[in-house]
Amino acid sequence: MPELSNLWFEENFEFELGRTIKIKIEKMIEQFDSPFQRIEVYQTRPFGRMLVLDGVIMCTEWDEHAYHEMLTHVPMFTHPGPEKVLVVGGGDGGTIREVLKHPTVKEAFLCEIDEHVIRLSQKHLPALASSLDDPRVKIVYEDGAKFVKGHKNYFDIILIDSSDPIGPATVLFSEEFYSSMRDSLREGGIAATQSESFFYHGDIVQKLTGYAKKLFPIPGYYFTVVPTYPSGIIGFTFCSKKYHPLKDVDEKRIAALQPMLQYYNYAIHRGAFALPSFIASRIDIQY
Ligand code: SPD
Repeated sequence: MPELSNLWFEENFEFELGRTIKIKIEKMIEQFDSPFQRIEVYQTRPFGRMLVLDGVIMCTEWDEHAYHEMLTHVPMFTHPGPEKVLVVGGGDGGTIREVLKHPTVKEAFLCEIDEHVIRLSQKHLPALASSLDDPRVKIVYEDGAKFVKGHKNYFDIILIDSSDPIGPATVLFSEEFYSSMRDSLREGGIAATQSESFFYHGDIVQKLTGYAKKLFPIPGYYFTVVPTYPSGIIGFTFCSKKYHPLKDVDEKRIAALQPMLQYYNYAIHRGAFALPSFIASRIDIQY
């Protein structure tokens, strides 16, 4: 349960490991216990509105772009023409907002297990959730693992915008799920998955990139800087059937969308795959 005394929010994720983040808040806007989790929206002093699931920060209005843009645009600009996209999790709408910036997109599925995350985001986080009304968006309230299993050879891009590997998202961190993603991607398809911080969770990074190496011809791992996440960074496992993140990225398409982007650019795309030696040696992927 987050600590509200003196109007500070203290994240409970990793508290027992002796590390946490504390953010000054002005008020709690809404708290709701869904069948899956406790959902909270706060007005913070420094970072605008903040969405919290089971005591863990999902996003703040101030730095969410650094996460959502990188999860989305690295695979989307590597693929030559993504038309069918699936976002698993991501009920706040930030990832779908980024997906819809690509004019090639015809269908964008949002598969979120908890309808109340979407409801509260639409109510309190319009900067993230307003794109959910776009006619290309199809919202499904279902378990992501089941949905992916039921859509073989269908998507060009799959984006796993999950919470941490505890609670409802645990299944999304399994080898079986990575195998289902491979089967759900069309020829040339690419998946990118929320894969934690290499500073705090090298074991998870090693495990997930291990699945990518085993199951996909072109695996990878890249990261972004998000100050309100534990250790200030978060990474993504890159799983590609055909296209290479550094050789096939389309600089011209990026230039056309650049005015709509705050964090992502061509140089960041390339640089995001450059990893510190301590984690590069553990995951052992050459580009
Ligand atoms: N440790 C927090 C990781 C949260 C990643 N997902 C955030 C969801 C934002 N759309």
